[in-house]
Amino acid sequence: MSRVLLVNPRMCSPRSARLPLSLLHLGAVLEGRHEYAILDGNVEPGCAARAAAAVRERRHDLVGLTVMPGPQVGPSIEVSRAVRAADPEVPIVWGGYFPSMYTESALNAPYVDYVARGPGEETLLALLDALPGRRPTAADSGAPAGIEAVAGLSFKREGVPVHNAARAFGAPDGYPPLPYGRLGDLGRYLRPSFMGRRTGVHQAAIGCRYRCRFCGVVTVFDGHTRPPAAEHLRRAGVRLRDEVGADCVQLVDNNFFDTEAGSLPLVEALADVGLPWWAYARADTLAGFDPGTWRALERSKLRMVYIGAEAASPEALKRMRKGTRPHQTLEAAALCRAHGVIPEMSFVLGGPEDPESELEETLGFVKRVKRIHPEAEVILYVYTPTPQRDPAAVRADPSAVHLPRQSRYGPDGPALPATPEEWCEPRWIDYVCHRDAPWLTDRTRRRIRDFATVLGCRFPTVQDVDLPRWGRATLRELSRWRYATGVYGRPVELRLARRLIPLRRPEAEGL
Ligand code: B12
Ligand code: SF4
Repeated sequence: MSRVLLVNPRMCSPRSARLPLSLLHLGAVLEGRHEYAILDGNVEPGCAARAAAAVRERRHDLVGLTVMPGPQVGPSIEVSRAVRAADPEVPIVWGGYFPSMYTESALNAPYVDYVARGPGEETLLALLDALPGRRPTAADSGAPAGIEAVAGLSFKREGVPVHNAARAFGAPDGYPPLPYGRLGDLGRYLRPSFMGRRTGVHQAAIGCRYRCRFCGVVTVFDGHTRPPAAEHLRRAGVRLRDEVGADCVQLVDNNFFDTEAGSLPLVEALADVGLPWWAYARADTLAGFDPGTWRALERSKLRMVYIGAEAASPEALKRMRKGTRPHQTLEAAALCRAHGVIPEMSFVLGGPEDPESELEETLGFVKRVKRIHPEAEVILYVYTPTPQRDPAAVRADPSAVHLPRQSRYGPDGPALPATPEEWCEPRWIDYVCHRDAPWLTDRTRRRIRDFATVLGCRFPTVQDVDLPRWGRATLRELSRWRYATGVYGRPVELRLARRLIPLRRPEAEGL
C-alpha cells in the first residue's frame, strides 16, 4: 500500500469553490487500495505550506497535482516547489488539462517527474504499482523499470521526454462511488447559485465525440465519448442529494446530450432525482429534439443549458469545425424559452482567419438571440487555438503514440511557452482564459470589450445571486440607450458603475 497526497492548487476564491471532481475521481479508485489524502487549495489557505508539511511529517510515495491551464499553473508551481524542497525524494505527478495539453512544457519543469495524460484513474494506479518509491534521479539510467508500460504516462529519460502509449478510457459506470467523506466539511463546497442554496457538481459522461478546432476537450479525448448508464447517474444524483446535501446540480460533462436516444433515459433519471440542473449542450442536438423530449427536460427541472453557439456565420462555424448552423442556435434559443430553460450561449470571437466583418455579424447575432430569449446569458470569448493531433500522421501510423501538437499560437503568433513558468506570464493567462489573442488589433480588442461591458450591464447575469435588485436596475437603465443605438464605444460611465456594483463572471468563476 502506497501513501499519496492529492492536491488541487488554488484556482478560485473560496466563495466559488466547488467539489474538486478531478481529485474525487482519483480518490475513488485509491480507496481501499492505497492510503491517501486530498488537499484543496480552494478552501484550505496556505496550500503549498500544508503540502510541504504533509510530506515532511510522513513519508509519501507520490504527490499528485491537478492542473488546469491559466491561473492554476502558478499555484501548482508553488506547491510543487515546496514539496520538492520538503522532500526531494518524493515523486511528483501532474495531471489534468494543463499537462495533458502541454505535456512537454510540464515535463520541462524540474519539479514534475511524471505527467498523466487524459483520464487519470487507471494511470495513477498503474504508476503507483510501477514506482519503486522514489523519483528518477540523474544516477538512474532513466525512469524506474516498469514505468514504460504505464499507458497514458509521460516522463523524462536522461532529459529526453518519453511518451508512453495513450490510455483508452472506460465508461463512467466502471468506477467506484466518489469518496465525498474525504473532503471534510462539505458545506464549503455547496455554495448558493441561481438554482439553489447548495449547488453540487457532477460529471456524468466522459469526453465528447466532436472535434471543434478551438476546444481543449478534443486535445484530451480525441473525439471519443463514453456516456453513463441511466441507473449509474440516478444513483450518483441520489447520493449528491441525500448524502452530500445538494439542492441543485451542475453537470460539468463536456457535452451532456450526446444523442437524443441516449439522452432521454438520463433525463428521466435526473427527473427521478428531482434536483434542478445545469448542463452543456450543442445547438444542433437541442434544435433536433422531439417535443416529447423537451417536455421530459421540463419535467426533469433543467434550468440552464450552456450552448457553444460560437459564431453567426456558417463559414466561421465551418472554419472552427463546429458542425452546427446559425439557425440551429436561434431554434435552440426559442425552444429553451418555450420550455422555461435559460440558454447560456458562448461565442468565440476574433478567430485569426476571420474577416473583421465577422465580429460585427456575431455582435448583431447576439442581439437576435436576446430578442428571441431576453433571459439568455451570453459569454464572449476570444478564439483560442489548442494542440491537436495530426490526422495524416495518425492515419499513416495508427499504432504510434500521437501527441497533440501546437508550435505557434495562431498562424503568425508567438511560439508556445516551453515551461509552466512561461505559461504564467500575464499575456498567456489572458490567451488561455480567452480574453485576448496575439493577432487581435487594438480596435477589435476595444470593440469586444466595449460590447461586453454594455451587454453585461444591459442584461446582468441571473447567476449573480448576490447582486441587489437596485444594482441590477441601475446597470440596466444606464446601458439601455447604448444597447439600443449600438453606440458601444468608451462606456466609461458603465465601467465606473461596475466598479461600484461588481458583477460576477460565471465564465471565470463558475455558477
Ligand atoms: C468545472 C470547470 C471549471 C470551473 C472550476 C470549478 C471549481 N471552482 O473548481 C471554473 C468555472 C472555475 C473553470 C474555469 C476555467 N476553465 Co474550466 N472547466 C471546468 C470543466 C467544465 C469541468 C472540469 C471537471 O471538473 N471535470 C471533471 C473531472 C473528473 O475531470 P478532470 O478534471 O479532467 O480530471 C480527470 C483527468 O483530467 C485526470 N486528472 C486530473 N487531474 C489529475 C491529477 C493527477 C495527479 C492525475 C494522475 C490525473 C488527473 O484524471 C481525472 C479523472 O479522470 C471543464 C470541462 C470538462 N467537462 O472537463 C472545463 C475546462 C477544464 N476549463 C477550461 C478552461 C480553459 C478554463 C479557464 C482557464 C478559462 C475558461 N473560463 O474557460 C478558467 C480558468 C480557471 C482558473 N481560475 O484556473 C478548459 C481547459 C482546456 C483549454 N481550452 O485550455 C476546459 C476543458 C473547458 C473547455 N472546453 O475548453 N473551469
Ligand atoms: S466545443 Fe463542445 S462540442 Fe466541440 S469538441 Fe468541445 S466539448 Fe465537444
